[in-house]
Amino acid sequence: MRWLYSTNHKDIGTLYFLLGIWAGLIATSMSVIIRLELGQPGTFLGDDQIYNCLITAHGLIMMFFVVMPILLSAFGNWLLPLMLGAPDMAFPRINNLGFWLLPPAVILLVMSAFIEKGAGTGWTVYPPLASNIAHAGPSIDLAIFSIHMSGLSSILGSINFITTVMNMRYKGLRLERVPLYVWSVKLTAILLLLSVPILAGGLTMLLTDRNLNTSFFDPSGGGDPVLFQHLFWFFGHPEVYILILPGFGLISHLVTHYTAKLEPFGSLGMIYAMMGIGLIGFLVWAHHMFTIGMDVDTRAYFTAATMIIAVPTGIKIFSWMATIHGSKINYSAPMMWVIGFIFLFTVGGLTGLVLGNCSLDIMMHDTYYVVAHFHYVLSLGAIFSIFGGLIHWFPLFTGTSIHQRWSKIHFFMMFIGVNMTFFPQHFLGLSGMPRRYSDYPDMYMTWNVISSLGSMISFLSLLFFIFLLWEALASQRNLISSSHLPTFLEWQELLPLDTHNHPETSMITFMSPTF
Ligand code: HAS
Ligand code: CU
Repeated sequence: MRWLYSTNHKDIGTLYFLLGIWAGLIATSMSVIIRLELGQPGTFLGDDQIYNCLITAHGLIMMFFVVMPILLSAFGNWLLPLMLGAPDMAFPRINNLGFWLLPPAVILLVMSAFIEKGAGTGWTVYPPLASNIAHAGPSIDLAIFSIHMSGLSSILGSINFITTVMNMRYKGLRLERVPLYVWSVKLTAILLLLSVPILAGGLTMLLTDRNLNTSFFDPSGGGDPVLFQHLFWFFGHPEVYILILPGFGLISHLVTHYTAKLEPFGSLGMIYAMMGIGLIGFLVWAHHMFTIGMDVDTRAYFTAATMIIAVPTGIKIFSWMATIHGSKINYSAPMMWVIGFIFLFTVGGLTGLVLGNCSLDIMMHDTYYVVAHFHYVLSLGAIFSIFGGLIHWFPLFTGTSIHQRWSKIHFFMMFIGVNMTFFPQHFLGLSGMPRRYSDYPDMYMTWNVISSLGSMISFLSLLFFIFLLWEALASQRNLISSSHLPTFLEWQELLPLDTHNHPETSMITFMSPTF
């Protein structure tokens, strides 16, 4: 009952962690099956619809039930009230509801795979493939309900985060002094609030097309399938920044902590950079649809708008590098994830810019180059920031710590695994291998085999990480620092008086894992 009825932000944060890690295991298992299928030419599963269902569920679960719950909701619930000096979130009961909408949502999604022939559309659920002729039966409907519920959960969570940041800061904490993770969560919440309803609208229209005989997306009734793509990507592009902005926030804290700086370089600039990314993120959606046959001016506009995002993102990257500059780096495990993040996210960002050029994207759309791009920013970006943050704040969350040296071994295994998996996919894409197919001609074999081997290494590293979690909890390493976690008030008493008036300095102290 404690967990079911909990209105405590830390408990709810922990619940989000558990759900996210559990969903992560499911979605990772799916990815292993995908890579097994692609580990040799010819068939492994023996059924292409099963393959299509796996890639769909893998994508949807990773986005909505792994990265968002962990990076935004779990870390957000745990850290936001602490960083703001608030007793809890603004609406604790909404917080509880927001979490408990997710388990039924993920169950609906898994059910959709087991009923009839499953949802084999890819996470983008484009009609006409997702309409009721190509996908008869209830699978797609269940998947849509699942996304509706997780969207509702996101909206409730966003209202809560925004209200908490606006109204529950401790006295005198001005917005420009608010720590960067808090800013990232606030901006992410605004992005969610503005984009999820568009997705919900598009999906509802798809639902009525499928079940109530409307024809929003059916040309034979005067509709247009491209309308769905616009609605989807008007949500979909902001969504990718929803996935990464909280990661940016965590990285800013870690980079400052492990370089022993008092504050991140260009903190205010980073706030404006995140605002810029959020704003421009709403103006570039059609770079996912360059191949629909749009006119040349529209292509030029969306290419230009997409390029501009490199500027605020560059501000983030260079500010982190400036924070590191001139410091004595503490090469702890979280810092390794941070350095990995900065480098590999940049690689993914640059291939994103390549794709943003319409003339190139016409060639590379729906090839493995796109798959390589988004795994560099997600698997090697968002997921790296999760690991860094989790290891860093593990003492706060649990009172014990993850084994430092083994944690570094885990980092190197994962680093090798994911790079081996995704770097060759650039080559596959450039030589024309399309995404979302379960088979390929022999000429693509070499890089596919290497990619599949890489995914086995990542999988082993995940098993190792589960062992590390068990080992940490079982050993109950009694850190001097984590044996007693001061409350916020106790912590204020501990600080010399003048830092009270210096929220910035005190916030940095407060960010340390022992708090
Ligand atoms: Fe992306 C597709 C473009 C960032 C995620 N992206 C996807 C998909 C996902 C995804 C999931 O324009 C696939 C969706 C699907 O299923 O179809 N993406 C960009 C651009 C950026 C970008 C321009 N993406 C992200 C992030 C994601 C993410 C972040 C999640 C975490 N993406 C695209 C495009 C497609 C796409 C096309 C569609 C492709 C297709 O055909 O389907 C930017 O935000 C990246 C900015 C970051 C950097 C690196 C750091 C900046 C520095 C400053 C200096 C750099 C300069 C540039 C001056 C740029 C260091 C120099 C330029 C050179 C090329 C060398
Ligand atoms: Cu995009």
